[in-house]
Amino acid sequence: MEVRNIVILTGAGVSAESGLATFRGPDGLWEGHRVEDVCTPEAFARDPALVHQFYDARRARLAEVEPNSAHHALARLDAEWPGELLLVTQNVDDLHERAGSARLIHMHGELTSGWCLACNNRFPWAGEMNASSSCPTCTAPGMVRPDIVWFGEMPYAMERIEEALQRCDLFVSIGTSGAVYPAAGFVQTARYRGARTLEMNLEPSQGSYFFHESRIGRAGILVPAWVD
Ligand code: BV8
Repeated sequence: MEVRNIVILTGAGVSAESGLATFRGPDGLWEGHRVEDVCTPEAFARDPALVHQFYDARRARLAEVEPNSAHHALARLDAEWPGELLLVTQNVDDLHERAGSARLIHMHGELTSGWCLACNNRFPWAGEMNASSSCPTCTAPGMVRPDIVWFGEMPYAMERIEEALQRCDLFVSIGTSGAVYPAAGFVQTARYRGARTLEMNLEPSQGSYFFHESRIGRAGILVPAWVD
């Protein structure tokens, strides 16, 4: 089958070799907290300082890391691929765009973005965020939250993602455990549509069964080998 339209899904495993922790690693905990307990609107309502601390630490870490060879290979593909290509990332780091990927969607939000609950605007955010942070648009203090999709919240750009999945000939999943929906269901949508499906991951994921092909190994090795 000729491949014209590609959808690529990435997860925390793509950023692991840049030094960013994955979610469900050996302990799957962050400072003793289960990620699922910190990434929810309820957690934010209950203890905003804890949730701000979780994201402040990760936002600060961004300044210390660089894109790796997997990010750069995907950016090369984005620049050179003549057909449709959409990179959907579950990651909230900015390593794909820093490597040069342009046809990119952050379905779970971004560490470098803030969201004002008073005026509903979103805006670039660097540095710490806390209960006294003011919105740069409406100047309301204490109404800014991380622009992150938490459990129970609707991921961004789902219509655009579904359209791309319906049109794709090739679906590639890289560095994700397949633990979180709706992202974990994308492979089934693509396969049902007749697309070829390829997974690259350090270990079999929860969705490996649905892929025509699974390549086991490090993204930093497998992705450039696939792209180039
Ligand atoms: C929604 C915030 C509906 C951002 C995150 C039961 C069944 C089905 C669904 C559900 C269910 N119960 C609840 C749900 C829904 C829920 C869900 O899926 N829960 C799971 C736990 C069952 N999903 C949601 O709530 C989603 N929203 O469904 O909304 C709705 C409808 C209408 C109206 C309103 C709402 C929202 C999901 C988003 C949650 N936010 N995080 C952040 O803080 O970062 S999820 C979190 O997990 C991250 O975003 C992360 O991206 C995501 C997935 O994790 P991975 O990226 O896969 O990372 P992980 O550590 O798990 O795995 C890394 C992999 O890499 C590993 O396999 C490892 O082997 C590999 N690896 C490591 N190193 C390397 C490597 N691979 C290659 N090379 C390496 N070097």
